[in-house]
Amino acid sequence: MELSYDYALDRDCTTLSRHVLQQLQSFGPEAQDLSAIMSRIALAGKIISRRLSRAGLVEGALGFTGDINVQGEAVKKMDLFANEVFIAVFKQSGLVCQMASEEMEKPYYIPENCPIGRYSLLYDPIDGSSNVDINLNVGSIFSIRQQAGDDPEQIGANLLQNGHHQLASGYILYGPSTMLVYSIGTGVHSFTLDPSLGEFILSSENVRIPNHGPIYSVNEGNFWQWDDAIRDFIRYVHRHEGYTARYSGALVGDIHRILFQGGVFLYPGTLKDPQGKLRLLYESAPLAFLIEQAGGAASTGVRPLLNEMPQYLHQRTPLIIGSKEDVALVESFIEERIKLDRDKLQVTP
Ligand code: AHM
Ligand code: MG
Repeated sequence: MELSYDYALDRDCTTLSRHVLQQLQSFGPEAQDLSAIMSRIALAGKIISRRLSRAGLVEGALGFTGDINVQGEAVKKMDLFANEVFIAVFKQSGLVCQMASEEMEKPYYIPENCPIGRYSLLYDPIDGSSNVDINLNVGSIFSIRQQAGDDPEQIGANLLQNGHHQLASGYILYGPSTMLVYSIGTGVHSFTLDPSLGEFILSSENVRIPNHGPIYSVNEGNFWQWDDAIRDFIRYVHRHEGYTARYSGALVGDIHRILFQGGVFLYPGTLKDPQGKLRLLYESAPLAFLIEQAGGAASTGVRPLLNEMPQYLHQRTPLIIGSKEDVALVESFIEERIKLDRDKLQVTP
């Protein structure tokens, strides 16, 4: 006899670790490792989510530490806490040999894990942390790469590879509910934290980003600091029907909206910061991998983002990411300006 609650039970049992094994169609060592890494990331997400949900009630959760990080930005208490949560869940895990994050100048090397831990984890523990103090959404971003050797001299240097070397990536969105969205190279899947079970449960499988969408997401306060090409694009969306602006100040939330509804997110270079604000290895590349897996595109404006070779760990890069047609539209404005500039140079005697 078929029971009517079979479907609900099956869904409740589709946890993240089980899903990874299903996706890889294997119980081999690599599949087991990746499944275990994802379940540790989920644990980090649950601990961070728990603290965020009570941040206004507990001591030492809100505000700044008074320190300045390697990027020259003021460190928030929550940034530091979340960074340590990731380290705590991966220490003595035997899974990850080194961890690199926005909050640490150098990668965190875990020698005791290295003989067996064949992976590196790159992450932004709390992205969009200016939203923490006002109780708006923030996120964590992660990327898993194969560890290349365990020579301590090479630690850090071996992370400098393009985004195609990622084995998996994703983000955790701390919003009205906590969601974890990941890709392991087999499409994009989203999970919602069920607080009553304390587990991330599958909520959408094989998410596909629309080819075109209405959203454009950019900090227009930087308008006069952009190149002409980006200003051309913004003027275009202002003058055409069917576009609407959404910008939360936290990349993960903005990307999540675009993943489900379509559109484009931009953080281009500015006069002050020609490479923009977002970091290649643990912000832009993981999201580019994920969005491409969902059928979208990611670009620096002139090249596919995933082809970009980092020269150093905390390198920044301009980012244009989202629906294929919308990313191509922005790129076409950039190409047009490059052509105009080239023509001008040729005319000038
Ligand atoms: P953070 O990692 O220091 O929080 O900075 C990254 C965040 C992104 O989440 C967001 O898209 C961007 O900074 C917002 O920057 P701005 O305030 O310049 O628009
Ligand atoms: Mg960040």
